[in-house]
Amino acid sequence: MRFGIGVIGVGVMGGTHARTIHGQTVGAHVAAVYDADQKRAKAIAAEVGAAAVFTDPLQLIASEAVDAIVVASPDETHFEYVMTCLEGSKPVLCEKPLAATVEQCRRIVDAEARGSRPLIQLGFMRRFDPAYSAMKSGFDGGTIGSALLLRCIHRNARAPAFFQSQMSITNAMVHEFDVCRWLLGSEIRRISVVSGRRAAVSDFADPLLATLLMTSGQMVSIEVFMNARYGYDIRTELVGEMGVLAMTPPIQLTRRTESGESFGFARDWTARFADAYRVQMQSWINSLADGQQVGANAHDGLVATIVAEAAIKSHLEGGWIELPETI
Ligand code: ISE
Repeated sequence: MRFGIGVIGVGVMGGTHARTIHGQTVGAHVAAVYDADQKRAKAIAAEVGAAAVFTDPLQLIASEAVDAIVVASPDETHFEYVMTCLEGSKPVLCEKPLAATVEQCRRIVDAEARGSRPLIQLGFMRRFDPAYSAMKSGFDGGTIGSALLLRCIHRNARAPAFFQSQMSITNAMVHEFDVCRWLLGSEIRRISVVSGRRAAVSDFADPLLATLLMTSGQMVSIEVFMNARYGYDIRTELVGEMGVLAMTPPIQLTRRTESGESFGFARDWTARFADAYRVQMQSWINSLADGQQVGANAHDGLVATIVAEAAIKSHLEGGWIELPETI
């Protein structure tokens, strides 16, 4: 069966997802798209061969041609669209965040639990990235013994124009909140976030530094720097009792010139995580067929939003914020 996918929101992420479904996966096609910008919706629909362009996202969800939905619209719209998918019993791959507030995330988790099966996958694509997957299997396989410390660097060349201070946490750092729980198989116990001198090009606190303590005792450090200028640079180092697993930028081509040897950085996350998006999409499509939920689920989305709220509180008020033992 070839699943008909409806894509809501075809900006940077939704456009990437639509192209990935169309050109890099099997078992599905883009059946319909919606975007507040109808011109953009029509252009993507033509590019990926989608038969329908909707002017109302709720009608897209209800459409018989649509078996499952990708939600990639602005953060504050996720709640309504995901709830509508649940009401119609349609599987949904939702970009992070699951919803804009903890309360909305809880309502989604509860609504999903009332149904007969899980329907939500959250777009924490790093879980599908080959380098992160290799780090996880290396660690789970015992290569470095018990974990002591996880160090994360998350740099963007330029923050999007709409970025504000809290988005460094809600939009960027949330990836690391999910990565540390998934990699270490442990929950976050407490978090502290600080900022110091602001980068000259930033009009919000940038960079940010977070320190986390996991329930299993490991420390995690996270730097998020949204205006690092030189490129998109994601690094993660897992320090264990018997060694280190380090993820450095993937080098495809090095240049050798009079000034030495160098390599380029990805311009943004769509380039760096292209493989992750492809594997994530194929895994989700496969899960539509076999009903086996993969990747981050609604509960992971709720946890990420709770941790983000605690991180913002710590940044504003200072000091450690304790996370609830059960969420
Ligand atoms: C963006 O929204 C993403 O989700 C990227 O993965 C992340 O690296 C970037 O910092 C965010 O702005």
